[in-house]
Amino acid sequence: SARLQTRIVGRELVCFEETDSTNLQALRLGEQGATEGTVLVAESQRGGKGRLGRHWLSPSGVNLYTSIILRPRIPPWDAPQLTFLSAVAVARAVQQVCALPARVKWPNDILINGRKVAGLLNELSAETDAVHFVVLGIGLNINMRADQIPASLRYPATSLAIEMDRPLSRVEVACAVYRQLDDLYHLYLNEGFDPIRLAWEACFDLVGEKVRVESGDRTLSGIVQGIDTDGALLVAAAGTVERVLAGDVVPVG
Ligand code: BT5
Repeated sequence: SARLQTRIVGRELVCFEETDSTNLQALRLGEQGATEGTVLVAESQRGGKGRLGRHWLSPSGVNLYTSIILRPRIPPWDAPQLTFLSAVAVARAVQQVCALPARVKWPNDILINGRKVAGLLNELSAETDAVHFVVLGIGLNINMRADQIPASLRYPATSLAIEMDRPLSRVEVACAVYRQLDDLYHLYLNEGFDPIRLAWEACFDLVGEKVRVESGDRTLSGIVQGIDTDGALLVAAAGTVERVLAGDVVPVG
């Protein structure tokens, strides 16, 4: 962390040539008492995890697969706030290093020109009213080539190298992500979720826009207001503000 010039993120660094999943390893280390700010990073993952049991493509030596252990003193219901914190960190790092227009997609993707460049998976160890630790999982496609991306993905995907038309230094990109995380985490500890929420909404294209939300058997149309303190998407529809906890958000018109 001295060379990184961070205060918390990167206090300890654990590197793997290959592992099952950096999130799984972080959960294990967290239970064993690993210090706040411990960063795990792998060249490749055999079982990279997405949400809801989905798989994260993790080819060797091209991308960033990393997990960060944080120990904020927050109740478990505030933990989703940290997903928005990592989204802003990744978006800012990409803007900073590549000057690319990185945008966020609710709840947890980072897009460039409408294609997914990063996914976030936060996991939690907590009791009813206190968080023990949070694992921030980040998968960021850096030098993955187009022929390494299968056509079968849920959404179109890209990498920084594809967008820039040249390979990038993975160390430089990773350090930018850790520095942004460190800055935003301090802001969060000092000032709470509000500045994080505002920063996230500034990277979100749909505030004030008309959308359709499809969640399971329910479809809702309305105007996006922003996000709530628990990460719910706020959508104004038929005179009330609906809180959406999960679903696909599609712009209308
Ligand atoms: C996510 O899930 O986007 C969260 C991904 C988190 C990965 C990191 S890597 C480090 C850490 N350790 C882990 O084990 N995980 C975290 P979700 O929203 O469910 O998106 C998963 C879907 O995205 C898959 O079903 C694919 O369709 C697609 N996908 C898989 N790999 C991808 C990739 N490398 N780039 C873009 N899209 C991908």
